[in-house]
Amino acid sequence: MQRTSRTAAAAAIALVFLAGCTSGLRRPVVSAVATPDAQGVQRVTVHLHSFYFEPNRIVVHAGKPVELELHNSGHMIPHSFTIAAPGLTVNQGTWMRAARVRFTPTRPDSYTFFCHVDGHAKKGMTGTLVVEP
Ligand SMILES: [Cu+2]
Repeated sequence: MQRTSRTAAAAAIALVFLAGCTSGLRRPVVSAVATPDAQGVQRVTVHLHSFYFEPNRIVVHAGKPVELELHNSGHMIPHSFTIAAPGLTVNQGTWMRAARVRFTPTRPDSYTFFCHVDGHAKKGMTGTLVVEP
């Protein structure tokens, strides 16, 4: 009897967590084109959901600093914004709050960004950074 109610409670908790998580595998492309501010910094705000980025396509120009303001919208779930490509490495984690990361891409190309936490990238937590000349 007690075992059954414990199982039911565990199932209910699992449902609550699952309800807050959305697969990012079939999400539409949401694009953000950075415009440099007065200091020439290309600022973009990125929301890290479970399990997708919004926007999931970021367009910037090479040779100017990019500053991303990362907001973790996942409840109790850590996320990261990671790029691991030759010539461009970015890795910034967030846990329950916002974080800022700054980098300057030098080579025009398309770079995949992803969340390196657990299997989040496989659940669709990926995006594309387009670096234009
Ligand atoms: Cu994640």
